[in-house]
Amino acid sequence: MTGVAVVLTTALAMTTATSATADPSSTGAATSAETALTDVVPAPVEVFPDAEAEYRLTPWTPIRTEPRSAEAHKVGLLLAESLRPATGYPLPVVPARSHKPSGISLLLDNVGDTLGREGYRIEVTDDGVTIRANTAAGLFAGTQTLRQLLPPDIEANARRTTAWTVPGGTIIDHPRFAYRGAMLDIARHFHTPDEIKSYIDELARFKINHLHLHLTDDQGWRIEIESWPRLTTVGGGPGTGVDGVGAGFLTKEQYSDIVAYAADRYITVVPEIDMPGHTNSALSTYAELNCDGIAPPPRTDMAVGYSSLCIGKEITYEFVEDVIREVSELTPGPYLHIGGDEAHVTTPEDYRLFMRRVLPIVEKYGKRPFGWNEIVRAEPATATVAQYWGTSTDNAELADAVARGHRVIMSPANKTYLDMKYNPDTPLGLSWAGYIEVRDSYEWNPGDHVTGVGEDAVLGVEAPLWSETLRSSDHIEYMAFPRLAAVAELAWSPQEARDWTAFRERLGKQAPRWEERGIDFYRSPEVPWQD
Ligand code: NGO
Repeated sequence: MTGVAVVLTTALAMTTATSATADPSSTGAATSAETALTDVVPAPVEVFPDAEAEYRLTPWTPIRTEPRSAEAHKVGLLLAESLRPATGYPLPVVPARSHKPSGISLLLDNVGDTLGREGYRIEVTDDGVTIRANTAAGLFAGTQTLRQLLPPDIEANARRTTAWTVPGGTIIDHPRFAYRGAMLDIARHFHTPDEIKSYIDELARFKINHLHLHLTDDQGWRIEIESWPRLTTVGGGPGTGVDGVGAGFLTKEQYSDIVAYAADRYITVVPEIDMPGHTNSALSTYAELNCDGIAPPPRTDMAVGYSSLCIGKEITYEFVEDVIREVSELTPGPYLHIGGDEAHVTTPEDYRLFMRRVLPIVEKYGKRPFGWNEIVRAEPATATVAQYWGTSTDNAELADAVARGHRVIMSPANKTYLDMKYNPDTPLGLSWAGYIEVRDSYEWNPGDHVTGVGEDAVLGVEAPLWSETLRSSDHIEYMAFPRLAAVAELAWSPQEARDWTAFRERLGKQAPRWEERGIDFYRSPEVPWQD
């Protein structure tokens, strides 16, 4: 490990695990709830605490879900799974017989247009916790809030005798942006399916609903393509990745399994095949993709902007179509990202020609194209989503694209890039876009950050995590947390509900939860971390 602090399960965790049969609600030995209704990250739209009420889970608490809804039942099962280890309670998931709340109820109800598809309403009384939503996605978001309302001990993976108290009151909540994303680069260093799933677990807690996987780059190709098999056996094989230590790839089966795992948590996978630049891995594997027919050597350094598919050769488009077809077939989500960044050795004319041939291929396979913001130079159809990664608050090209009708994902590198160091002493990461402390990642407004790109043009916010320097889950966690929680709040919470002073307090209360789960987060001096 590169000097990053490893967070160990606290001694407290050991001392509180006592008799396996003791019920805290009857012994009175339990500690009281340390959590307030106002502690949730991302901040909910409206919170009405009721100091008179609180609900305490017991060994007899059921999780009642909307009758005849398989989806609501599935959300109930996931909730039960997350609460059983620490409570040791059975928490059976049963159909709700009436809408009279007792225990934990997850009900599909008409809660109004304002709450939309992902909003929810949660009411906590002495009798129970009732979550109501228009859809199961809303119920899932509500269950993530409920997990944060329980004491931090709920994160333990073995039984505790804590009083499992939920503070009383009502929360009414819905997201600001439809797209709330995180990107993981598995090309520079491969990250295993288990590591990706762990990241998905953490994203879901903060109501992130898209995982963008950067699957290919100069240093490696990480997704199996049957019609071009050497892409992974060679391009993802031994010796690939930065410094030659990032080998590995996802088989189609593994990729599909990740997509399904994410979908169960209401997260849509957005696959990225970067082109025409960032393609050295493919070019060095298949000589025929090069204009001169000669394969360049594989690269394991961190340089960017030196590779390009051969724009004038027909085989380029056969290759691109095969890849897009196979990846689209595996991807139920609506988006396919085709990169388009840093094509420094492709002429502007060639870039345009290339994109104008490739964008219709994406659409042919039923996907909505995504690209890094350079893609607007090809003047694509307005359905193409531009992901802004610049560091400036002025970008005429992007503003023009918005005026033509494009939607934008905001990922300004100096605010949302989780691979940027926190400060000069951060042992991991890069610093080309500057140092990004937690406050820097929090204090900006995606709805007016770039001139000419207003709230309505913003589809959402995404925090990319590039992995040139990251080899393990510990590394991912140290760079992502706590900044990912800050970006998640930007994407979910209304601008008026956001305030750094309040956020740092709420964020500080995440510390015991992360510690309990062994998340190796950065203890920023800007945040009052709770023990
Ligand atoms: C840039 C570059 C990536 C790097 C990353 C590192 C974009 C869109 N292209 O972002 O290839 O990995 O910076 O921070």
